[in-house]
Amino acid sequence: MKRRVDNQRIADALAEMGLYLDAQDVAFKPRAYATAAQTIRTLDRDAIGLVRTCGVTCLDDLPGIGAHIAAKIVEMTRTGRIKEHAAFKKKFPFDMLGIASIPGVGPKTALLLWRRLKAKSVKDVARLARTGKIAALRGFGEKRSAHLLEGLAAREKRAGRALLHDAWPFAQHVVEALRAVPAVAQAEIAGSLRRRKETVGDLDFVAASRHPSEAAHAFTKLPGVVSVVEEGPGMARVRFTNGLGGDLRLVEPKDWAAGLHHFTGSKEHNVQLRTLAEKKGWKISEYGLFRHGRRVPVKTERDVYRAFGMDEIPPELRQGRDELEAAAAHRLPKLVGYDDIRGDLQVQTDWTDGRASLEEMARAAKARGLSYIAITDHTHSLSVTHGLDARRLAEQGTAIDALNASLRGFRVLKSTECDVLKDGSLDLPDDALAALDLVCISVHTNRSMDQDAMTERVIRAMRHPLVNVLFHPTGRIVNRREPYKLDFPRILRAAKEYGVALEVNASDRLDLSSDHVREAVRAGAKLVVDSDAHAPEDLANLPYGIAQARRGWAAAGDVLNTKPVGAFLKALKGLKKRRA
Ligand code: DGT
Ligand code: CA
Ligand code: CA
Ligand code: ZN
Repeated sequence: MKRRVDNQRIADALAEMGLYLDAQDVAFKPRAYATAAQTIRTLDRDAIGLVRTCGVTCLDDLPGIGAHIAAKIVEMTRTGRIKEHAAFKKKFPFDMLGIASIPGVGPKTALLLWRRLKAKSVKDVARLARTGKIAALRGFGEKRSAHLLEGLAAREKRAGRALLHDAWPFAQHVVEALRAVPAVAQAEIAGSLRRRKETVGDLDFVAASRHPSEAAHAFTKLPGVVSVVEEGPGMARVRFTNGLGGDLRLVEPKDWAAGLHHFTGSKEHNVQLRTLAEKKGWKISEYGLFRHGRRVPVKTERDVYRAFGMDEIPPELRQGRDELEAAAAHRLPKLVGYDDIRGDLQVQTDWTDGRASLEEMARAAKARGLSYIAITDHTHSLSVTHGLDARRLAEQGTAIDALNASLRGFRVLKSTECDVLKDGSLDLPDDALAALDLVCISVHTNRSMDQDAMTERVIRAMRHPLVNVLFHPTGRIVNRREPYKLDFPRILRAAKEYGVALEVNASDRLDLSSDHVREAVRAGAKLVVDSDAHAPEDLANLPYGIAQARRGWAAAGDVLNTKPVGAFLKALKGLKKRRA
């Protein structure tokens, strides 16, 4: 049976086109296809409908879609396929999209596995890895094959969960549309998305309404909905254009706070609160809070917690751990706020693998309300990114001086994402590092070292007297790459001893994870939250990093780049001095 053309199928075809082109070393185009695929995947309207109303013009207007790819999309909505894509499929008859999405496998490796071992599907790859056939391939080996199997297992575990970065903007459109429905008095995102979990299983919404059937029905007609799974008077369940499920729960306006609280979860948090209530002879559910059978009026979630003698627990902390205890003892931290970050410390430019100039990145950051950024282009051992050597880094420094002279109320800091080499030494000479405002380091190569060797390597780099920040400390990428093996408590001790701040990377790495943030905060290590932007629009990722810092109980004082630039630099230097 042929699946109907929908956004997901178009996005898959575009993404696979990009991978085929990439495998054949075509320049630029792969990235354009990948970007377009992502745009269509997270689009809040049906692409077919869009083509019907205004054809190529509307598609062309979407971010990341040019005229060439717009024409391909129109072709697919009209004929059910993209000719060029079909030709690739004929020439390379294997599941490029699936195989290249296995962590540790890119399009070139997928092509190689098909050519050498006739691997056509993800299943084939798994079988070949398990039977040692991949390890025996030249240039592969045991380690890489084992890594691939780990990646496959991780992928299975996470199947169907969407990344926060994709789910959040989509759900914003939905909730705005929902608020505009006349029968809806109030609406909010709920579930794991409201708690800003790094991945979500579906999109949950709560709405207050006096006309629940009408409201539920209107939900099923919103622009991003492709099909209706279930519709009842108090609820509706749909599937969206981005492939995710959507749940709407309706409550009466007087039950708004209790309903919002209930459907925000987590389930574990709710169970703990309900147990507390039962011990007192109270009851709490989506229908309200009852003391010995009598309704306690609660207008806001704050009132819900206050009834228990607790401070309000922000959704990010509702994880079913020790947050209720802390709230009762008035010991919750004042979490770092979404507007608290003043500077972004990981920004790449077109000097390496970024897509915009120094000035474009600076102006984009300023437009977003930041007052400083650090330019952290890669260093030369990462040759795929055209990393900078000492000479080019010095040239960039001169360019930054000139730029700073022309900017008002904004400062561009000279920095680097200096590669940590296999032995823990740094990829740039000391005099090059000494000329920078701050030095940031990260591991990108030789990721499969054993735990002791990796920990030693990272700590050796942290011990370098000029190093200020360790970027994406564990190397993981959400849904794609497992962290490398690291003795994290030792890294924390080193961070404190050598005065090195740890990054909470806001891209799809989300590294540190919220659990690691919590450990870091407990240990008294300092953090920075960065977007890891490679283009102006990536700066929009910062809130996802802040969310993970919040989930790890971080206060503004734990995050150094909440300070204005002068105080920030002083605090960084202060970490080092404490040691001397
Ligand atoms: P997810 O969808 O796996 O990312 O995680 P959640 O937390 O969004 O879970 P979901 O969508 O099953 O449920 C949404 C919220 O509904 C959940 O956070 C708490 C609330 N809830 C209340 N009672 C229950 C219950 O008995 N079971 C579940 N699963 N959720 C409940
Ligand atoms: Ca959910
Ligand atoms: Ca749900
Ligand atoms: Zn990096």
